[in-house]
Amino acid sequence: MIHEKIHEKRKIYNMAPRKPIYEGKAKKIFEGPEPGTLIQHFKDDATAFNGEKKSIISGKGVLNNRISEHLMLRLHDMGIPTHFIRSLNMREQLVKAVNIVPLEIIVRNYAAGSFSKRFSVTEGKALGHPLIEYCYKNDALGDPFVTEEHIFAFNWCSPQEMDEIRMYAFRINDFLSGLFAGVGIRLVDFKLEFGRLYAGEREMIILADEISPDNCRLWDLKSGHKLDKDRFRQDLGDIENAYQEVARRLGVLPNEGSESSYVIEVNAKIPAKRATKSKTAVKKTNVKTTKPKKKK
Ligand code: ADP
Ligand code: AIR
Ligand code: ASP
Repeated sequence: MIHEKIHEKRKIYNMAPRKPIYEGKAKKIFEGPEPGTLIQHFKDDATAFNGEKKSIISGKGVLNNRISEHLMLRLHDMGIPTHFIRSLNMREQLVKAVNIVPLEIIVRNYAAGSFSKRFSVTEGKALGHPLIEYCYKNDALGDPFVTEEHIFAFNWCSPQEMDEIRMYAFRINDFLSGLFAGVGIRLVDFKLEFGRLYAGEREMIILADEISPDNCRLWDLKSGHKLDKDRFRQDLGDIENAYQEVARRLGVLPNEGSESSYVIEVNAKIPAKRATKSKTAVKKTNVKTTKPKKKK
């Protein structure tokens, strides 16, 4: 239904079809309207345990798009460079194309999930201080936990980039813990992805992907009620309500039925100062950007 409407609008406005670049478990990525940009399309698909468990959570994509936009904007305001450029419609946002560092950066404030299992620690136990862990982003290998030794040995990231990523991850944790506490939510743990943005000769690390209940553990501060993807992983039910509750508390809950009034503006121009010069290379397995060749 929505796809038909989009198709119709495209015909009316004579818009070219967008080039799909990659389809992941939770998002589709399309080429953006300007060089160095991509469109992130948030799907309703939910997977867990490395894709073993699958389902559709109706409206999840819309909520994650809004929640991630909101959090990326707040992080930008406090000096964290992010890939977010602007919202396009209920499910899509325009982002800067980056060369993803193939690591999941996990920050934990309380024991939960795989940490509780690995070390036999009761869920909810406060950790003495925020703890950072890294996983190698590789579905075929089940995203294994790795140490900095692995990261440098495989050259996934330089020591300098790692210092920046760690510093950003802790700052993001401080900020988001406070932001969520302000709306009665405990930030138990979360996963981040970073990427390299090439601007001419300069290369910088920026925050990419998404921050949403799909990749954070969020518990109601008073009751401990889970408001995140664990409701799906652990068959707790009431998943849509949990995601909606997070959006509502953050003040970004979309109006009911507003998805039908999709606005398509992917062909609109991006303000010049926000456009980047990096090139997008199409790859089957991941979204990559090419590193500019060094001038001799
Ligand atoms: P997965 O690939 O793990 O199934 P998703 O369904 O969320 O995950 O797909 C989104 C993909 O896009 C991820 O692989 C993520 O690393 C990648 N990505 C996120 N932000 C950017 C960006 N700004 N530039 C390039 N790739 C990105
Ligand atoms: N995460 C890790 N890989 C994918 C995701 N979404 C997130 C989880 C959780 C944190 O990373 O959503 O918030 C730690 O996950 P785990 O399973 O290692 O305990
Ligand atoms: N996102 C991963 C998957 O889809 C892991 C998880 O969230 O449980 O399998």
